[in-house]
Amino acid sequence: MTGLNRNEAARFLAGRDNFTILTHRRPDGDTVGSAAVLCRGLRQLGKTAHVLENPEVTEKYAGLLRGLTKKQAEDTDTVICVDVASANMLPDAFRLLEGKIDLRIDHHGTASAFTPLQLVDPDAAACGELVFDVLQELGAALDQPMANALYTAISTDTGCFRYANTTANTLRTAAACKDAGADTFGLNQTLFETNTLARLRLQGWLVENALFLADGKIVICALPRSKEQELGLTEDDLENISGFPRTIAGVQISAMLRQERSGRVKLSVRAVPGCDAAAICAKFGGGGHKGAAGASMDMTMDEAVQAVISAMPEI
Ligand SMILES: [Mn+2]
Repeated sequence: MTGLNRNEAARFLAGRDNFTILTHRRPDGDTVGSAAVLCRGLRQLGKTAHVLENPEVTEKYAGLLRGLTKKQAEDTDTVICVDVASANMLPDAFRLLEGKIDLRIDHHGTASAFTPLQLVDPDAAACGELVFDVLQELGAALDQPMANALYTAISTDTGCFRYANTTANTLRTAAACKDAGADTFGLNQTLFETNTLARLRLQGWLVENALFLADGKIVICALPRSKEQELGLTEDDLENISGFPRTIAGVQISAMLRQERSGRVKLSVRAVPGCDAAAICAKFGGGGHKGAAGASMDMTMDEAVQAVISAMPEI
């Protein structure tokens, strides 16, 4: 594996054509937005580029990819994945492309390399920032659809620029989006100022059923699949729900446990600066960032809760 800087990644893209861009499973605003911006930027430079259709993309982000997707990766010379921390973050349908990905553009520091080339900067708050830097190196200019996609990528990964990962570069990138005509107000309304009733009811249930430890500095929320079904929650309703318990006053570390269809328990940990979410998740084979990390646990919900309690640091 060779690590590239932004300039080297740009030169690599300039020398290639017929691109297929891959997003990750449970696609979020960063992976979809990054893919859309990269695809549009490459097309602007006269290249052929598509985003491979990811069946898990929800209604919330599907519009960003309109006119950009294709169903098959045939006739592809160059495969790029964006915001994909590891090969097992690829949707099942993409797994057969695993050995064929040429370049990974990503900002997950704990990830292990799985492509021959990678541009990875864990200091970037969102993968979208890296894509924007590379496109600037290539001389591509943001148009309005690109600006909306890029703003979606960077705003969603920073909780609308509130999380500790937000840097001056994130804000400069946001300013570039605004200069290029991004509908920041409309996007903020949709992404951050709108809740479904199902989501608000879930938040109420989580507060009532949360387990508080260390004088309220740690909170653990175990959400059974039956409760998700009872409340009629969609994936869009559940997006970033793991960040919610962290917003309770005094909480420094929050853990959210959800039951996956496979029976495994998905752990999501959020932590304030000074605490390390990735270190907790690493105990279960997971990873991520200091502020936000995840793991997949092969145990029952009760066992998982006990294991997470034991994995919490003294604070
Ligand atoms: Mn991301």
